Parts: sequence; C-alpha cells; structure tokens
Amino acid sequence: MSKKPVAGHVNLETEGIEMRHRVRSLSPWLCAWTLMLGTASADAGLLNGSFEDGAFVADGNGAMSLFPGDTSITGWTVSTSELAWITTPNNFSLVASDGVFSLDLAGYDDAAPYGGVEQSVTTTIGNEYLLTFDLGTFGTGTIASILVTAGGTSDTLSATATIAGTEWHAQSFSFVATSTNTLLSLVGTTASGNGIYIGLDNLLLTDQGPAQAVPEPASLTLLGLGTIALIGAARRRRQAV
Ligand SMILES: [Ca+2]
Repeated sequence: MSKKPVAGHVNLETEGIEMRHRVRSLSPWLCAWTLMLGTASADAGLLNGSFEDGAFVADGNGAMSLFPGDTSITGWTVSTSELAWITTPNNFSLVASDGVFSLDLAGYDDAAPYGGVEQSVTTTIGNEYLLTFDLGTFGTGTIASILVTAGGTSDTLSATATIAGTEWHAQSFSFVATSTNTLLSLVGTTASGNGIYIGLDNLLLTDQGPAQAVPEPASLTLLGLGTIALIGAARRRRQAV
C-alpha cells in the first residue's frame, strides 16, 4: 500500500523544488528591479575631506591663516579670500565636527568676501554624485552660508545657530558629472551677526552611479505584468503536477 497524501498535508520536498524553480524563474525580473531601483553608492575619492592632513603650522591661537592659492591643506587649494585652518584645542573654543581640524571660511578678517576651498575630482560623465558636509555656526541666531559649485551645478546652503557654541549642521548637495574632471568649490557667502564664523568640516563625496530617470509608469506596468504572468505560469505548472 502506497502512502497517499493526506488532505491539507504539504509535501515539503515538492514545495521546495517548486519554490526553487519559481525563484529561478523570477531572478531575471528581480535583477531588473534592482537595476531600476539604483545601484550602491561608492566613495568618489575626495581627498582629505576632513582637513586633517597637510602642512599645518599653528599660530598662537591654534589656527593657521591661509590665503588664495595656498595648498597647505592636502588635496585642497584656497580660493577667493583668506580663511583659517583650525586645530583643537584653540583659543576660540571651536570644536571640529570630525577629527581635530576644521575650517573657518570667515578667517581672521571676518569680512566679505569670505574664503573658500576647491579640489578637482575624477568623475564619470553621467553619474550622479552626492556631497555631504557639516556647516558650522557660532553664536545663537547667527546664519552661516556656503556656495557649493560642482561643474555647472551650484547651490547656496545655509544654517541658523540654535546654541551659543560651535554647532554643526549636516548639508547635502547633488550633481551629475558632465566631465571626467569636476572642480568642487565651497565658498563662504554669509556670516551674519558679528560675521565671525563659517565653519566647514567632514566632507564626503559618493558616486551614486548612473543618473537615472525615475522609471516611467508604462515601463513599471510592463514589468509588473511580466512578473504576474511568471507567477501565474508557475502556479499553473504546480496545479498540473
Ligand atoms: Ca576635521
């Protein structure tokens, strides 16, 4: 007498084979979904984004005043106007956002035009890049702003202080590369109140992969219909067994 399947009994072996078959059938669609939803981001190779490396020589305040054209900060060139490269501790009670070094784009002169830094990075044409950094304020209610430029894209990012001491505000900026080399530039534009401080630290640049248009509803519908058809076929095959 052969063993008959009991009603409601699940044949684990058969179900397992069916499940593996269905997963294999769906895998090309899952891959397509993954591609459409985007690829993993990767470090884009920005050098010394935290300003921790370079030929730092502290003055009596724990800072170093740098002028346009200076390349003392590894990877970076000072642009526009004077800025201060500051270590921790210092005589200004300033605290770096990351590591021990940070910049004050208002520098020692505390007046516009403010200082800036720039670095040329290798980029892939058509890829989207995300730049994140911390913008520092000092003094409750004061506003600090930085103009960020990358290739043909630019934006002014601002933050308002809510506390009296050093306060770091996370910022982000995106651009699509149009060249194999993109000049990344950050220049201080506003330091309200007594105008003494525009902090900058902790820059990270990530390559987000090819800039993709949001999938159009029509292509999403086709993909969805294809997936449903595959599941239906798998079900019909199972019922036919
Ligand atoms: Ca730092």
